[in-house]
Amino acid sequence: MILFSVPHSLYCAKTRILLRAKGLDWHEQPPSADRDLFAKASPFGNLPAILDGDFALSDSEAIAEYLNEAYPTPPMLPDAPAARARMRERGRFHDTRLEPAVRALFPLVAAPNPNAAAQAATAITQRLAQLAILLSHPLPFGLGDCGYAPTFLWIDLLTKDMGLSLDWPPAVRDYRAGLDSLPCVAAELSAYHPHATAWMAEKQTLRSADAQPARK
Ligand SMILES: N[C@@H](CCC(=O)N[C@@H](CS)C(=O)NCC(=O)O)C(=O)O
Repeated sequence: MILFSVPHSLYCAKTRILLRAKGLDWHEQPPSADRDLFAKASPFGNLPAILDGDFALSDSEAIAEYLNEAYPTPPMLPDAPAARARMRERGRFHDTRLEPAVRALFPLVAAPNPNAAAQAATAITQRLAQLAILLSHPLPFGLGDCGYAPTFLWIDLLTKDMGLSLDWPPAVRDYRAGLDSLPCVAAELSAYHPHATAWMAEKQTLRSADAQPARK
């Protein structure tokens, strides 16, 4: 299986956590390695995308559902319809609520803006409080959990860089500790962390370059 990815992408990290949890083998390549093949796998340019034999698919959530059906062991959705729906609700909350709130901080690494950063911190704190409510529905580790650990890592890196403080509800702290103790998550985080910090360092360099007075 080919996973089209770029090193710093958190949605690619999300997909690798699932690949690791499933015990699948994959080969990774950037879109630039074969533009035509990537265009076939991801016609609208989204990462991650996969090529499994001759089946091409993009979007981390579509990929997760596909992998769970094509490679059913271990199952990453519970059996009961209500619990399956809850798991999907948890995953959608990550992709459509928490991660977009965190994403608002990415451009601010290269171009600091304390007001925008404070607003984003308020939005993230709100999302973490909402996540604590969702977590009151206990579920085994599954599809809906795979995005959270990389996003939590980014929250740490970004808030530290910008001197922001967030309110982490105890239920979210416990959830995070539980995720980080899973082998599939721990392995991914140790592989991914250097890429995330390299991305931060690169953007910080741009910031210092911008801050230099223009040369005559
Ligand atoms: N909902 C998408 C979001 C993925 C996403 O935002 N990917 C970024 C890289 S982390 C990307 O592909 N950006 C370029 C683009 O969308 O053209 C998914 O789950 O796959």
